[in-house]
Amino acid sequence: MSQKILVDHHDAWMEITLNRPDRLNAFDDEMHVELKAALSKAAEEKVRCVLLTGAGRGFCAGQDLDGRDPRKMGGPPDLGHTLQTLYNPLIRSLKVLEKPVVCAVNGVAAGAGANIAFACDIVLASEKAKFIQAFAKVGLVPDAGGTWNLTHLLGPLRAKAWAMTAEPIDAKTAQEWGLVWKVHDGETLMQEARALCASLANGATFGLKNMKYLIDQASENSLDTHLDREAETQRLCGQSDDYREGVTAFLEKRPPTFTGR
Ligand code: T3D
Repeated sequence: MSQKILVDHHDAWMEITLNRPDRLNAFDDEMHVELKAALSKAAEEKVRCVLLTGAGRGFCAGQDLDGRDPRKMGGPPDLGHTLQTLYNPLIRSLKVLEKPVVCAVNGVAAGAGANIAFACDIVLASEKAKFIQAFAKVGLVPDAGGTWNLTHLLGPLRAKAWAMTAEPIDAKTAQEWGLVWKVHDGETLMQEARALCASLANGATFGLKNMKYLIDQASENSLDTHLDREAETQRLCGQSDDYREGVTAFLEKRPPTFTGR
């Protein structure tokens, strides 16, 4: 049986590759099931960073439209069910993973494929990558968190114009818009992404997971509420082994060895 998701274990971090290159890694149900299993493994404590990327020339072309051929279906599909059972749990699982998720967008990211990338914590892109909110071309709305994420990341005017026109944007534009952290040469993208993951996996994981949580919650809270959340979280960080090690290492003028606890 072909594996639609590849998993590689590195020291303290995990690389997950969407693996349907002949379909530009478009999602079918089996790929969802395999990715869910991979992300359960990624939740284990020994994994301290996750890298998500795609095989071949694309990152992900969203939903596999071969499985949505109206000429072969008895009636309209229930896409709400697909979202509730497959895409929404995927986006939620990326958000609740208590470690950084890095996405290396190696090529085109379209439809849900683009919005899965934007649900990750750090997005790197190849200079060959392009991003497309392809939904308007097939009469749908941006999903996989798209209408929420784009509004928060871009503001409503740009989010609407991009979604309604379905115009492709290149990696540099995505970076200028704040959707991508860094753009790398296509040849060096994976090397850079792996180096970043190795570095994050050796980082203060307890602090990083709390950073992820606080920043993701920020837009939901008032400043007043959020100041309290920061104080509560910093209290916990101050009690962590990583804080003790970080400060001790600084004072002893040596590199820290974080355990993630
Ligand atoms: O349905 C639900 O469950 C609801 C959820 C929806 C979420 C969504 O993601 S809806 C949006 C679905 N995605 C799209 O509409 C994108 C469709 N693809 C494209 O527009 C283009 O393929 C790209 C712009 C992404 C890339 O264009 P290009 O010219 O670089 O490549 P290509 O030649 O179009 O594609 C290469 C092959 O991949 C080709 O197959 P072939 O001709 O070589 O046998 C193409 O058919 C296949 N492919 C690309 N995208 C999909 C796909 N096959 C099935 N589904 C796809 N989404």
